[in-house]
Amino acid sequence: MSINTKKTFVLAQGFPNHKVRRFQDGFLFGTSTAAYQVEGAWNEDGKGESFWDYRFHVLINQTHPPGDVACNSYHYYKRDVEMLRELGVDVYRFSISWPRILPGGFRTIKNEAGLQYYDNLIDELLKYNIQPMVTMYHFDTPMALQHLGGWSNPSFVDWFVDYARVLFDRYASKVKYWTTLNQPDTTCEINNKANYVLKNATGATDYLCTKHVLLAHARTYRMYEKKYKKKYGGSVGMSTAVNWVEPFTNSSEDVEAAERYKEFTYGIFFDPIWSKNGDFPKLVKDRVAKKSKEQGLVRSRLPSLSKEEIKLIKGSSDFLGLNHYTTYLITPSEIKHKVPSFIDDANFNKKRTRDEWTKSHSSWLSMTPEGLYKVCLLLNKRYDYPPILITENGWSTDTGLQDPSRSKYIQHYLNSLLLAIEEGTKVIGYIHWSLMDNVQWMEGTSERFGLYEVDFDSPERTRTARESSLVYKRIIQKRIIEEGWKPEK
Ligand code: PNW
Repeated sequence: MSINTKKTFVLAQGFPNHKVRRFQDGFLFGTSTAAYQVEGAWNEDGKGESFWDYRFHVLINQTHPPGDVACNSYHYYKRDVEMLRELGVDVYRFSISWPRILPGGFRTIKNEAGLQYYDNLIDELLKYNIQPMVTMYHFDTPMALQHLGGWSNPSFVDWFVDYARVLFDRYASKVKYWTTLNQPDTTCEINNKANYVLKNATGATDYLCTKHVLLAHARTYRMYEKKYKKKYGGSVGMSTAVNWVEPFTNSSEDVEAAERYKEFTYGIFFDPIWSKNGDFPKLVKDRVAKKSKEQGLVRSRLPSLSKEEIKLIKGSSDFLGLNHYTTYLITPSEIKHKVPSFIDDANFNKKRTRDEWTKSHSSWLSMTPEGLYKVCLLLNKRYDYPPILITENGWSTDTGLQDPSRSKYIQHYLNSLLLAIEEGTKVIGYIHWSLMDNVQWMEGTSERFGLYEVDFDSPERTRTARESSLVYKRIIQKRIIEEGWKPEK
């Protein structure tokens, strides 16, 4: 039977030939979390304030925001590792809280208790043969640096590299997988209404941030390459959000809007690193330059990259970290946005979905597994088969231990990934978001992404396995997907 589904990937057709297809030896299975979303202990043992602490306490003025305690992993990390052992994963992706280690942001004052916490977590993982994978930055900028403009300040690049060096010096002998940043598009707020950074000049600070993120990432990569790689042999990448997009209709307006979406949200980060010539995509450069001129500016709001910068950034990743969740249908923007702004430049609206798509507990997330296959093929074509690591992929539900929709999501997305592998995609591994329910930023704890449920009313934040954790465990054990497999009651 032919299993070539290049053009005809239809979910309803099920799992062609699934019994003979398995994940290759050495393929890494894992789960993912992030510091602010799970650690809690927001002001304990010398930790500094992060932007997210400030955001909830000061900007929103909440008395006990959920992130103050979150899953209390700062105190219960051993339970987290126990769950990882139950699942049988190869790797655990977690992030380090910059202000827990450098309370004021700069490397002048180090917080030994914070450094020790991550040593303890890493050692506990290694004790059970689980590879730690560290995300250096998952949105929680030290507030001291946010007050100085955060990512829009060019000096932030130096500050980040200084911080990265503290991490390498301390942990490089034990940690082999590193990502510099999680989701630069979210960090720079170019593709997200959630306002992750404080900002006052739309259409300018977001592009400054974009450039600085790329420089911080590339300089960190080069530092590892030069000083640590020979000795420790690890790999360094970045995690970028790439959802699949399709034009809502085949009208030229929708088709062009979908193109703009791709260039402005992932091309802008991938081209400089992965394309042959480096630099930002032409469409983005041209459009922002044209609009800037129309707006009476003497130079483009998109900063240029010098020859040296292009060279520095090009090739600065050992793997392409992919956070993939869903598919969006794109039209041009239907409302008039502030001018200038990223969204006015990019001009798309991404919130449309089809009625027949299964919906999650998050407004932006529906079940469209073929999107993962299509994203892989697009990246193969555009960047000549880069090594891909799925650093996030996950599904939200309400509370409750029975979560058939999550089991189905995992099975179908992994099946889609297997099909992409058959087409030649190089995939290093798959890391599920998330190990357990956690703080979904502005949504608090209302959207549950966990393989384990967390009881946010109990002091120890009791974790209980959901049904889907057994489905995932079985896949990890067998290295194949058995459609519809369910644990016995
Ligand atoms: C990720 N989208 O963000 C983050 O990395 C996690 O911290 C977060 O908990 C997880 O998704 C689930 O929400 C995303 O619009 C933000 O497609 C936006 C999108 C996807 C992921």
